[in-house]
Amino acid sequence: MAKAVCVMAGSADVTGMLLLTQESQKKATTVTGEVTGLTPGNHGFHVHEYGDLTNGCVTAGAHFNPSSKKPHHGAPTDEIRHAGDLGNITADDNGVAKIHITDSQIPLFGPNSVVGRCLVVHANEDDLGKGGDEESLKTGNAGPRLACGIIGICKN
Ligand SMILES: [Cu+2]
Ligand SMILES: [Zn+2]
Repeated sequence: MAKAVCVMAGSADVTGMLLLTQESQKKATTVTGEVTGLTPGNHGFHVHEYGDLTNGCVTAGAHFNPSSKKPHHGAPTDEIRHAGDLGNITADDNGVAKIHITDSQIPLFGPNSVVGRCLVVHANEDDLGKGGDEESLKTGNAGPRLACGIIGICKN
């Protein structure tokens, strides 16, 4: 069992606390927790490639995309997607998004581990690569980065 945490913060009043668990190398990773301070509705939610917050969430780089096939942006359920594409989280009328995601492309073990990388929540809805423009296939047009945090391994 591997366990990691991600404490998200940013320039706005958006904060988050996520727990990532993976039972064994062959199992999917589960992300649970909540993000608060959002506008109600959908917000893009991704693993970005770097755990570098030197200039805030901007220096976290692009969507985590370790595949040599260089796939474009997509939905978590798509075969062609970045590994970091976790889709949208949905905030309620109080701005709280409760998160429960299970995904097989964000392991906590091995060469494609997301430990040390960042979770990022965006201002806008992720169009999941279906927006019909070039940016949609890169970022899902999810807009500015509201908050981010480095995924750090925990004591089991
Ligand atoms: Cu993102
Ligand atoms: Zn992507």
